[in-house]
Amino acid sequence: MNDEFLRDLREGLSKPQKSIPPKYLYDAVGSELFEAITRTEDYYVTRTEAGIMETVYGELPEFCPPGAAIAEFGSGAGVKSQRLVDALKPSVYVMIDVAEEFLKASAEKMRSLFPDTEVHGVVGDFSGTVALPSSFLENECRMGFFPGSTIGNFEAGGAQDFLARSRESLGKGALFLIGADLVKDEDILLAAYDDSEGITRQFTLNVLERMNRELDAGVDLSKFEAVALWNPTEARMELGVVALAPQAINLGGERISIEKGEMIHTENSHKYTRESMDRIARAAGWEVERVWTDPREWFGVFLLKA
Ligand code: AVJ
Repeated sequence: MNDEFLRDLREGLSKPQKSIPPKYLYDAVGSELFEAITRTEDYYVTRTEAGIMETVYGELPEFCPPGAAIAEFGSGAGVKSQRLVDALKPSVYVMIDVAEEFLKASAEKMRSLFPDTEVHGVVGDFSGTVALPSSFLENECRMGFFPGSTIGNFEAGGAQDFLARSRESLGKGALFLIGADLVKDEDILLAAYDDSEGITRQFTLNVLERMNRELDAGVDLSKFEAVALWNPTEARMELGVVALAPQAINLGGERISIEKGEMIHTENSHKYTRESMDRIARAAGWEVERVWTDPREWFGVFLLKA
């Protein structure tokens, strides 16, 4: 893990626009901080989606009856998984996540809560194809589940590629239930990604602390500031850290210098419209079957069909 972290940092921090892959934000500390973000007043994303999902769970059996096979991408702590399995009663539930320890614990928890469901934990990220168990693939009704607007985290074009790969792995006739944050007023977005309690800033800066904890990188945290910017052309929030003074970072003996004012990009958070989701879904071999949203239309839950 450390080797991979070191390799990805060396690669990301030697590019003209320095960047760190977003998956490194989620170590144990980062995952806790993200949970804390979801409880802030300003970060509307999680609670808006949860509200819509209550309606979705009521209507989804029409498309995905009991006994189906469901695969969740990025299952995390598994809170959403519990609600989904409780509502849809699938016979097979596959949880895919990068954090192995976290995943094992969540899968164990799911098994004890739902003894009639066959629960699998698969370690993997979304940059490649994920091999799904045969009991999933053999089920007549297969559905992917990708909540939380994690789809917004990809690089430009990455979401469409991901949808095309998952169209392959889930198979012909499959369904895909995706939660995606929608384009809205800039002020609301800026507040959500720089909350007044300062938790998001801690979350972003944690990746630098992690470099010190795991790689002894010697980053001076007092010389960095977390930032969140709206990029209207790409319809995304861009998060990262900016150096307040020139810096040198030590990556396993390799020195990386950072100029004053230089930004290290840590995350994209793309925002969608019905049209933009429709466009990438089609281009990836899916049709949008249904869309659910909240009264303010801040968040969309999209049901795709292959
Ligand atoms: C977990 C990727 C959906 O983009 O809203 C929240 C991550 N980062 N605040 C998002 C995040 C800072 C979040 N996702």
